[in-house]
Amino acid sequence: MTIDFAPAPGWLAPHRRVYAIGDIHGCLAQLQALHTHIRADLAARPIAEPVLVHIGDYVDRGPDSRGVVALLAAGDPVAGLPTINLMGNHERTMLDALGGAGASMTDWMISGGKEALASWGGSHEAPRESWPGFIPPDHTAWLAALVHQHRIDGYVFAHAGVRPGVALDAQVPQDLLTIRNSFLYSEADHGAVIVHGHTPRGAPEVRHNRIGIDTGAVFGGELTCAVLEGDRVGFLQV
Ligand SMILES: [Mn+2]
Repeated sequence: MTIDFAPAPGWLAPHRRVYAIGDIHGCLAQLQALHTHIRADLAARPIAEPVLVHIGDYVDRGPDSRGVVALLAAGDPVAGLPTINLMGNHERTMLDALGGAGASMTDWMISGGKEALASWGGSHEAPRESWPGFIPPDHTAWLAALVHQHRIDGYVFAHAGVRPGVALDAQVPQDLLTIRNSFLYSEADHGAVIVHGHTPRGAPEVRHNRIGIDTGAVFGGELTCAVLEGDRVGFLQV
């Protein structure tokens, strides 16, 4: 798969390349296909310090949340490629629901949690206190350990975006996981170019202060991987 590169709003050191994958939502087959394209790109164009970033929202709505979590929690999904896994708002809601928060249980069920629970062999019709028992402890632990943001050179990776006017090291999880319009329509310089998902669009968005990579795979769109290197950006999509 040929990557068409264009000028990027941010920068990476010359020996680095970042592959950043958007919202997956249980679309395991598309994720595996993207990993295969990344493997091929690395073989064709080796680089000293490649990094793989998953932008969050692994679970809910799609057919195989369990398969996606199992693949990523096992580590090293692309052999030898260091991987950063961010938390999405759907992981936060799932964890809160499994922790017994009643409002979150309802939120989870109406935001695709029924399909997620079913992928682990559970049912939303089973007593709510039984739900945590369907999820293997190593999956729950992996979800709970996900990070909210990660910086590499001129880029910050965060699931939804950042709150304009707030320093990057002072951002709160609620904004990093859920912010939409006040971030998406901001012209502010955030101190880094923000690479984010969360708000699906028909195509990747490259703006002067952000790169949006949620192309709605679970809604019939493509799963997108931004390829960042030097001062340019390209995309792999399946
Ligand atoms: Mn999201």
